[in-house]
Amino acid sequence: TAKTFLLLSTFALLLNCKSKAPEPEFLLRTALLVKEDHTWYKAFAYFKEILEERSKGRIKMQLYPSEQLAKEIEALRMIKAEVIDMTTTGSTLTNWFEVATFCELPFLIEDPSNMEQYIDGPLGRQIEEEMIEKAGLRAVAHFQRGPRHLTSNRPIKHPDDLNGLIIRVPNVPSFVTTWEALGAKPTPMAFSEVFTSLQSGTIEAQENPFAMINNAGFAEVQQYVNLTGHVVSWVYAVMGEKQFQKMPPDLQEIFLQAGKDMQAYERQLFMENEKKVQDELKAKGMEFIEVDKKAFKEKCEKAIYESLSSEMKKIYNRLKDE
Ligand code: CS2
Repeated sequence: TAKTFLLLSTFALLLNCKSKAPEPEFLLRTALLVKEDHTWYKAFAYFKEILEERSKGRIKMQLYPSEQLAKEIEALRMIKAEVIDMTTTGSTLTNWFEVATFCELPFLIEDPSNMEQYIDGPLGRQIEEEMIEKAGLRAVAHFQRGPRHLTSNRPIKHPDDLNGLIIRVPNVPSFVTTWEALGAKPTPMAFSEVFTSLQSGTIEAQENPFAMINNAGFAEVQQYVNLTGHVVSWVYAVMGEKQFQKMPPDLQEIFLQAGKDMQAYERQLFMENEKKVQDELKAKGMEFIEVDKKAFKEKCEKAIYESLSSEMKKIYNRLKDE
């Protein structure tokens, strides 16, 4: 009868839908700061691919580049509130717990090849523990970054050349301390606002690693890369801890393993990319300026140390001796 037919076809339709697109059990929304051609985005695209495949569609990811979904600070709040699930972050977490400052403390780590020793050692462990406790975030991978350099429209070879230069810094207290001590005017601002602020002249300078300078298109609005190399740092790919705890153990395992694989993948991309981006910046007309690094370091070191709590001073001294 017609009724049976209708019933059967509805059933078939339902079955069909089900086999085609199973509803994911977990939809992970990720806010990224960088654009699609940065190694962090590419790493996350890889993470998404392996995660969806290995979980057989039980986990799905959505990636939003260029702070489209949220600026870094907002993303951290939204993850905690379980509105979104993942992002990349590092020293900005100092706003939640102080030891995060060491992810990006100016003139502390000078040789990037030493970085892993900090990340995998007692410092990294403390950061990861406090990240869970105080910010509700779980580190699932860490990404290396090249040293941060200052970009500007006049060459800066020595701190004396700064002379009140208005420089954008991320929302990280130690960056404000550093650039104030050096004689500039630091202005904390979200990353996605930097390009237009440089263009309009609200700010005159910014500082970031080569890959980020290139990715954000700063060559269009900045002429010089002053090779200050003032920060050697890393960031974490993070997941909301509450969201992570809601996953069953089998998915947690897949998730953490995929995180490790993403880290190795990014590492490879980073190594291949670091030289290439410098050539690209030069090809876009940026001029690289050698600076008196020692003068920079000496002018701000004391102020940085003094801004730390007594507990952090102990860690600082321990790291210096290592
Ligand atoms: C970025 C950030 O905003 C920026 O300039 O380079 O990744 C910055 O390093 C962070 O705020 C880290 O938490």
